[in-house]
Amino acid sequence: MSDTNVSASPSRRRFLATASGLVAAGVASPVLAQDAKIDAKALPPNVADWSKALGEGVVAHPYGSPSKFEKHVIRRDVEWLTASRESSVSFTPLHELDGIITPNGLCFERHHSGVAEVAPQDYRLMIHGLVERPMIFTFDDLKRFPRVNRIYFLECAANSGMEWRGAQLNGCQYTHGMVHCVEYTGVPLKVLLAESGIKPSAKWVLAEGADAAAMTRSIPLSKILDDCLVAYRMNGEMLRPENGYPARLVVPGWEGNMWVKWLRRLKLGDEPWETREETSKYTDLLADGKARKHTFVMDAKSIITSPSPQAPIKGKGFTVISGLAWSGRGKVKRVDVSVDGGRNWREATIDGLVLDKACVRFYAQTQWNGEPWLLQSRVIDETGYVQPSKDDLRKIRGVNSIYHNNGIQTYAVKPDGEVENVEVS
Ligand SMILES: Nc1nc2c(c(=O)[nH]1)N[C@H]1C(S)=C(S)[C@@H](COP(=O)(O)O)O[C@H]1N2
Ligand SMILES: [Mo]
Repeated sequence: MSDTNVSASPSRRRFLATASGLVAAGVASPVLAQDAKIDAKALPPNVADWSKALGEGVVAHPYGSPSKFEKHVIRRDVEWLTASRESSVSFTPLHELDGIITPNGLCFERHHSGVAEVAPQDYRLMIHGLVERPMIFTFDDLKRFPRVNRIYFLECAANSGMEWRGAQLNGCQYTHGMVHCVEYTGVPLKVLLAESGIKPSAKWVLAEGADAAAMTRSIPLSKILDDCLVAYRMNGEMLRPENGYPARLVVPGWEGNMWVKWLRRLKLGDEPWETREETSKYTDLLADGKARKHTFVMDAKSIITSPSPQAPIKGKGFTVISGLAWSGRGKVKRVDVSVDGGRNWREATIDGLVLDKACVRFYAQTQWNGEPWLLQSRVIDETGYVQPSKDDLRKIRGVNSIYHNNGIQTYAVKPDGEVENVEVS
């Protein structure tokens, strides 16, 4: 992969052809939005209209929103995946984001019975079952407990679930957009359970949501005491209604389905409850007819977000390959990228925070000169686990599963820079 390495020192690199050269040649600079109509009067050496008049004053928008030029950066859904609006999913526009934090308004949502509207003054969290003292907490009670701030990814177990039998959806928003990474503020469950006390026979915790789905999952008590939170803030502000306002369960590294929203009840027991969401759903049917169950951990996974089908390459020359990687087993150790369908790999640079059970952002700086690429990324986590190819995964799991598809994604990059979701074997 020597042709993809940029060897010049940063100070001597020229990443793009100079803008003046391009203008002189009558070509739009690649740094300008190519889809929008360019207003020549606004370009240097002219002084643009926005420099000649006062702008909007403060508090024109008491709660701010993105620039009107960013209207395309939105959650999207897929019509044929949408049974009803209430039992549905929207996808994070991963191809439009950078860094590791997902902005609140762009976090994918998954609801089984729509968004419950819970007033904070009427919110209650009940802790009962095998406890010394059954308790009911108000929302104000929750906010008085010691709290922590933690950044975690949440991935729906069904993320990439449409790709088990082959390439189907085109765009990482749709194939991988059931993931977000957020800073949560909340109370460790071990703090709340110290209030109620735990009977020695307790081994499992049933978590139930206050929405009409009354979503329930059994979670091992050891996990609950290890790192689970009752969170009420995301990225500093209160949870959004669609993400469980006023309080949700945070189950770091484990299936999104277990992160019960609008959390109303935690019951301690001595065995799992075998609810719908852990028997007929969220189990993985294997080729021999048996099903894997209690597949809680989300295995390590990575995805190139740019270039990608919704973010094609716009000019030859210097190109940054960028993506996200995460592991439900701990920290990401390394990410590799390949431009030849996995024959040769090169280590990507991880930039920014590397945290337990959180996304990392990786980059690989390359040159692209119109040659066809088969672009891939693979992650290795701190346990030594290597993200498998889709074929390797299918050898073990068959193709009947919906959940836990963490196989390596391949993109074909065409000579015109367009990118397509494909498979290699
Ligand atoms: N009460 C309740 N909790 C829920 C759900 C739900 O429908 N009801 N959906 C679950 C599923 S399947 C996922 S993937 C995550 C999605 O969280 P998000 O909507 O904040 O992205 O919430 C989980 N918690
Ligand atoms: Mo999910």
